[in-house]
Amino acid sequence: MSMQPTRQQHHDLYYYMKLNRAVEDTMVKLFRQNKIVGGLYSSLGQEAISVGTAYALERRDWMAPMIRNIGALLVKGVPPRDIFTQHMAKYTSPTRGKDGTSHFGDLENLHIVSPISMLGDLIPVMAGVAIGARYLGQKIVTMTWIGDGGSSTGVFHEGLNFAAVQKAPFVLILENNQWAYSTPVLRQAPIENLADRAKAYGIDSYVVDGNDVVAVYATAKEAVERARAGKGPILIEAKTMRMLGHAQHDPAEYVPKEMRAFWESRDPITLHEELLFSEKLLDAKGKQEIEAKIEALLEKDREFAENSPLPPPELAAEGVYCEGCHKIEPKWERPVAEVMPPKASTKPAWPATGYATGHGAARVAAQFIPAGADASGNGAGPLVRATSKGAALSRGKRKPIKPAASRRPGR
Ligand SMILES: Cc1ncc(C[n+]2csc(CCOP(=O)(O)OP(=O)(O)O)c2C)c(N)n1
Ligand SMILES: [Mg+2]
Repeated sequence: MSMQPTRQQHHDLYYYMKLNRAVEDTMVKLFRQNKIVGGLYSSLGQEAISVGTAYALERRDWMAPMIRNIGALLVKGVPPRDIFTQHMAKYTSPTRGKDGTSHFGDLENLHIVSPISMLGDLIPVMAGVAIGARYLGQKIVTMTWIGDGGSSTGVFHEGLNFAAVQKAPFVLILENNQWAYSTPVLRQAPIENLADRAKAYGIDSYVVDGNDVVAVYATAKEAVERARAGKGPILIEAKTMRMLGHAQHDPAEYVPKEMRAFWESRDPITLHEELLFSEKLLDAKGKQEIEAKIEALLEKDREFAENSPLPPPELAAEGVYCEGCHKIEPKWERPVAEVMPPKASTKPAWPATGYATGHGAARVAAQFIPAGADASGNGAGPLVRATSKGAALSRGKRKPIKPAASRRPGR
């Protein structure tokens, strides 16, 4: 299967990146007018990652965005008006004005899990959504995003290990934007590629240019299809740059000017636009049409948000505790009998296999097998426990072992 986008897909990728940037530009203006209630974060320069990765998902798939993934929300089908009303804490927002940033989701239709502010916590959650859906017979993939800083949290590692051992159909996008607040990435982890963290969990990973939307999309598409085929989770590190401060309050004076200039020359929207023009997939007229469409949509949605009321005061006391507010029913996509006794495949205990060879046991076993013993360990005495396979594997590599008090003499 070719992962290269069609003409329509190229246009979509371009449209959503431009929409992502325009939505955030509009919110910066609203913020300066004091109309945004909470903090305002920016994904300037990172649009290709949110857009290219979410575009690789199908409608049935699930995702959980973080604060810099407004592009992913747009691709999944969230209208800009929801993003505006949410940030302005309006009564018309998805959370009815109870939140001033991006803590909202849509479990029912768009399959979006709300962001969790504690960095990394979405990883085990989305691994859980993936294995839950697999149990129900759904052929879905789940995706979430994490930063370079977030990849140092304990739950990143716990979650990825859990996903790996469960072979969850889960794709994790690591947005390496070089900074976590004012901490540069080399102070975060002493490794060149954060994707290498996948090795510790025995899963595959990719490193991709996060400012090249086509590369991001092609990589994500391949990862999503591999995860869907049951090959387990995949980590994608997308290298990019956070072009503004951590949030609106941060002028980011700690970022070297040359560094910013380097990445400015690699703006993801400009790069894709150049490609579209040079490949004759877009011309000046087409570009103008896209820009006009975005402008009209955002004007309408911004006006809707600005004209929406704030929530009534009584709302503060409502919906604090769930009193039957949501009814989530499992959506079985296979016969329930398949997972119930007597058909259930789950055994009461996991059989321990490969204990003599797995996890390097062969090497350990080799040290305990005296040279006089045969391949099956016969003649080695009661201390030796090696299967014939284990012993055979270790043959030839065996070294004479010095007698030690706690060990049987080798010779
Ligand atoms: C577990 C946890 N620790 C600390 C924070 C506070 N915090 C919020 S964002 C952030 C920096 C994150 O950097 P990075 O993961 O690189 O993401 P970026 O902001 O660059 O997108 C920190 C420390 C948090 N939200 N959760
Ligand atoms: Mg970062």
